[in-house]
Amino acid sequence: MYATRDVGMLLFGLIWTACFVLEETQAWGYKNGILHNSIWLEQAAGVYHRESRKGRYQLTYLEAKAVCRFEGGKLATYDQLEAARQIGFHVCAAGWFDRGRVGYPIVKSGSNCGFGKVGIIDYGYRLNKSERWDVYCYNPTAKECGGVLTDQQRIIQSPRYPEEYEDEQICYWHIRVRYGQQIRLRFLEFDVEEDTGCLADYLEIYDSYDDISGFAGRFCGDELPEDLLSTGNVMTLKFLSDSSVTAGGFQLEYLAIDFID
Ligand SMILES: *[C@@H]1O[C@H](CO)[C@@H](O)[C@H](O)[C@H]1NC(C)=O
Ligand SMILES: [Ca+2]
Repeated sequence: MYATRDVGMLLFGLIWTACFVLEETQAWGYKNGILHNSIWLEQAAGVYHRESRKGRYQLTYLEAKAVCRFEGGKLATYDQLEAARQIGFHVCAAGWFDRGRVGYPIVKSGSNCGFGKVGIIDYGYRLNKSERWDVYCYNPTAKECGGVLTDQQRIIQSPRYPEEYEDEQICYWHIRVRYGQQIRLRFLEFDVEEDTGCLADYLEIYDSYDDISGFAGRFCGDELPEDLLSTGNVMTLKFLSDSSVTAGGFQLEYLAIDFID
């Protein structure tokens, strides 16, 4: 038989747990009931979505294959895409996958995504391989650079820094500090191949847990970008270099600060 006090403790424990879970999920961004964190999911399942550097739906089947190979991977199979979907991989964009099939993984359908269904929205094997879509690649050992950072303070450097970075590099850094804190980025060194529009090499910063929302800037050249302050406790950095011309690279520091109201 429970004494009243024990029931009270139990209730307290349950409420505490519920609050904790709620706080954590908010930190990780449940949007429309979907855990929306592409980076984690990509790392978990080895499956990721890419579009052409020119934008959405620009890749023929051959080009799609080349994009995956470029990053050391290959086209994802239906089963790999489905395995990723089962742990929450959700992308609302049709892409090529293995053997000329096109589709996309949906965890929860939205008004303009999924036609009210969940699962792999499958456009089938395409007869016309010149059609243009995005692509789903598979590479369980990708991501040599970047990572999930949870320290209160840390230096982030381009790969091989202070040597020049290499061609064909893609890195994601996902910074997550304590709930209720903000992240301040301060650039220490910056030298990335310069071109107008930063289409060749660039560092992109997102005030968000992924590289889909919260775009805060794209940087290249050798001018030191200004400090940046996140609105929440997560931030994403993406560094990409193309297949020619490198530069000195970059070094920056992030610092977690308690939210000032
Ligand atoms: C194949 O698709 C491309 C791109 O959508 C289109 O331009 C072309 O006419 C199509 N070819 C055939 C035979 O339908
Ligand atoms: Ca370059």
